[in-house]
Amino acid sequence: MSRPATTDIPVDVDENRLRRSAERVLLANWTGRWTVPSRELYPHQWSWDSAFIAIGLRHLSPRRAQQELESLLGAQWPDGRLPHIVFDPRTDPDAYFPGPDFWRTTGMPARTSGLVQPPVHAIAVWEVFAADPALARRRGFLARSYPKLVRWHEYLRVRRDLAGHGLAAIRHPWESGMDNSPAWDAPLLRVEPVDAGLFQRRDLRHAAAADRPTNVDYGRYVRLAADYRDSGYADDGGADFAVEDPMFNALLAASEAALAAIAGELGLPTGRHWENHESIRAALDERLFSPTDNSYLARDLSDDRHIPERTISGLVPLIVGGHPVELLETVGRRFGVGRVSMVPSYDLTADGFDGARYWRGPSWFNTAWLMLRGFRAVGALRQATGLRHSILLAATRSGFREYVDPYTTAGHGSDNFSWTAAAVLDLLRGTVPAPAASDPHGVQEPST
Ligand code: 2M8
Repeated sequence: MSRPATTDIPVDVDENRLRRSAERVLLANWTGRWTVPSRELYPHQWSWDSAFIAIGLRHLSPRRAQQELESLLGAQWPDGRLPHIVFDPRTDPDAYFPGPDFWRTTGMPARTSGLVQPPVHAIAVWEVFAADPALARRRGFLARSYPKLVRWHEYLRVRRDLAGHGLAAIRHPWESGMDNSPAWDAPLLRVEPVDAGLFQRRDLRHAAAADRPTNVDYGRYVRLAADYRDSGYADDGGADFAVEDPMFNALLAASEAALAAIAGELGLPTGRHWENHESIRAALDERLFSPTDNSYLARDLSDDRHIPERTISGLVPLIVGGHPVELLETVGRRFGVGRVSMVPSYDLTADGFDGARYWRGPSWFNTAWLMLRGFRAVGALRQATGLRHSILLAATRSGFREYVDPYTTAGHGSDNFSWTAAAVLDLLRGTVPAPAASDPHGVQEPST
């Protein structure tokens, strides 16, 4: 690696100032019932954004954090799915593409998309409860959320277990949260793109074309979404795109543990959630860990083979304790942790690495926050402390941008981005473990 290591430059973070700025971002993006990811690029409610946002917002307003999650849970479909976008009826339907008309989901409790996003919600509900248990009890927050979360997880564990091996499959790159990841390139080649002349992208009005997915990629996203819609959002037929993703399933396993905590608090049996937690963890190891790559890899269900791309998704299973020695080795060798800003979304040494384009290399704040949790979960406290500083620094330097270039920390995408502010607030207000004298999982980093 010949580029300069930005994290070596000593820059102080003024934590009080940063906290006030993060609070301002969350206040400005609050719509009265939930928080938009960003005012211009994403003017509706996004599913996993809301979960991350609530975890930050609980430090500012536990009541709003509860409302944020309740709004999303209120849009649950009868089959249990939590939609990836809940459209704001007060917003111009053409402000985002594909907008409410595209999905044809009339008859649902709200106008929504028909896809899902990674299941961070039970974790968020539990952590929001913990911020003010008395308020949550008065409002019946857990009692109302729990049955919805159970049905959401059931939808994923049963209806989305397309291969029958105990993991949830995603049907569209948007469902991974890492839309333009290089891991989806090969499966997407099977999809005939819709001609770019037949739809009107809105994202390019607010973001640089060089940062966003190409028109051909968008054509494929539109084709997949339209086919799924035209099937009536059926999960039993064949699918052009069906992939088991490590981050999605690690979050489902971690969320089952959170459901156990919620059930315990409500005085309900917890056993089935622990069983689900364990069985998803076992399936993750069995189906997605690759010892030759020292990483978890996504599995393409069209040929039941691993997709040979190391992305940050393959590292997130650290949050459920997955293969710490191997993953920490990969984190240092392939992702430059401690030498670049936060954690890149894609292997720095891969040919296709691109530090600016959506999920093809840049460092994102929500996944960095997950990695920080992963480091703590496996006792890698030196990495956790370094990453905390790196996240705060990147937010300060970039002005709460959506994501940054790992080498330069240059900000890209939207500014005043909600989950960026939420992650910062959580780190500033959360308990930070002291660095250990010796890190049991410490790895020798290569000297390149
Ligand atoms: C991005 O995804 C949307 C589609 O859902 C888009 O590109 O238009 C992703 O970064 C996704 O993870 C995120 O939830 C969403 C809103 O922040 O934006």
